Amino acid sequence: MNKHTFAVAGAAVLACAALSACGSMGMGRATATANLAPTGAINPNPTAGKVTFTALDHGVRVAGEVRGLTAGEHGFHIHEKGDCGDNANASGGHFNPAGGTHGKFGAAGSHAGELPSLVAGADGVARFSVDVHSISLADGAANNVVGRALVVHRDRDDYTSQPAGNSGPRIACAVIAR
Ligand SMILES: [Cu+2]
Ligand SMILES: [Zn+2]
Repeated sequence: MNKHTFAVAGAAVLACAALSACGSMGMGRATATANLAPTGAINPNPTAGKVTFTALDHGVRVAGEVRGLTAGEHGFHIHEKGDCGDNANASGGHFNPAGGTHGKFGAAGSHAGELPSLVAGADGVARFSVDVHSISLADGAANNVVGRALVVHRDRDDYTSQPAGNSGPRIACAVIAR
């Protein structure tokens, strides 16, 4: 380590101690990724994407891009089981460690696994970055999403129908992995 890198590292450690916020400063903060692959639920199916999960002091930032979509809204959720088999039906229902009911992202009492719906433009691409306070990346936490599935649906989520918003077939799926 040369003098310069030592000075930079030292400054980061001091700032970290001063703010008690090392987790938000890029030092040891947890991350995970989900590489969305098309299922056989529709044919042809060009849906694919990449999503990153970054631990915040409270919650997780979920950001990325999904392409190959039809224009408009598509249901988007974290599902309970990390299994994309059987056209992602093996991923089970929405991640729901607190015993909620299906609803809109951020609504009181909704599933922890609700995410804002994807909105694709005419180019078929949806880009997003959202801070999700209902989930974590912490080992042993009841709301840890590592090892669970991220699922894109063909249709829009009505945020009302139980148990999953009537958003149709599961067209892309990934297991969230470190
Ligand atoms: Cu879903
Ligand atoms: Zn739900």
